[in-house]
Amino acid sequence: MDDLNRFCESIPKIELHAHLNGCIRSSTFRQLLSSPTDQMRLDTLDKEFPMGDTHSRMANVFEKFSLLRSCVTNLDDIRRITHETLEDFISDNVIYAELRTRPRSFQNGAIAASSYVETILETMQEYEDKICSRLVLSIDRTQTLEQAMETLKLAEKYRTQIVGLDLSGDPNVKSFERLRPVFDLAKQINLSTTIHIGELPDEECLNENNLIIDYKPTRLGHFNFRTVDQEQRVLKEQIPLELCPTSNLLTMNLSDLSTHHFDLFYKNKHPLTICTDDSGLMDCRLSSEIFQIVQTFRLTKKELYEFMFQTSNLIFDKNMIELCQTKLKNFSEQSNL
Ligand code: 6MZ
Repeated sequence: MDDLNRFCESIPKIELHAHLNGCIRSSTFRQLLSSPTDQMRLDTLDKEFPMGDTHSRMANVFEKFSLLRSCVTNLDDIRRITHETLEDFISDNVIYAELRTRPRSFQNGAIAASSYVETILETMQEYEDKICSRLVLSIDRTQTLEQAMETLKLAEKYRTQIVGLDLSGDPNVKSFERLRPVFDLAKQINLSTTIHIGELPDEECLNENNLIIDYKPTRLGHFNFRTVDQEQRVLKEQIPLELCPTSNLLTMNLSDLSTHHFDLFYKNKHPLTICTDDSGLMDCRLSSEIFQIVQTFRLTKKELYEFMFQTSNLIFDKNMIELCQTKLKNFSEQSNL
């Protein structure tokens, strides 16, 4: 077991679904929360979390996100979060990471959203020799079409380092239909897209799944809840899935991964990637997410290597595929796989 765990730690890894602010270290989160009332609120949320059902746990996580948003108030904060996130991924042998974030302005617009994006890009650049990181811009489900359009414009402006557009945020808000024009434009300019789909178990969520599958984004996030027909369509159309074990256990209200949909899609040789989602808030690492999957579904080391190799084909920055594959091949030779 220890040997397999070590193998999961040492294999070069690819992270394709990580929300930048969700990666914040818990110690940093507490430091940034300046008021005692906010700190007490965080304590209460931490205490209440294990007791809730799926919907109340999700509400709990989203209240933490808004608390987090209120305490990240300037460019130094976001520089620090980016820096620590990259350090944490490097220490876990992540070689390529796509971080996603919703651009925001500070101080009532005095610091523009473009400065927020530039600060993250500059920090990523500083680490380029240790980890290849790329940015995906997130549109939040609550945003207006105009705000979403601004995000698309930012993505166009920094096209070399920004490799895609994401739709995320509270899954109770169904807004893909309203925001679809922005995603259509993204397709027109060949910008890759990834959309959160089927995170919660309700009828509205299932209805929205159809619209998202019709659009056919480059990748889909989660896909926890789906009809048989939706499952068949995603399989047939080979739309890659980003699976996040710890986060999925939370939204699916499961105590272990034995019934997780990884099994079904893996057996069908579907394009898949395993990711962390919010490594800080959910207290997880990519290597342990992978280890849980490998252990539950009894993958061999060789199978894990092959799995990671197919994941490299799913990265948005196609120029980096070869580099990732070379690093994986070198690892395989050294490990005598
Ligand atoms: C949907 C999520 C999420 O953008 O401020 N986010 N959206 N489902 C999830 N599953 C648990 N986890 C995180 O990162 C934090 C934001 O990412 C989205 C939420 O909108 C959250 O506020 P950024 O860097």
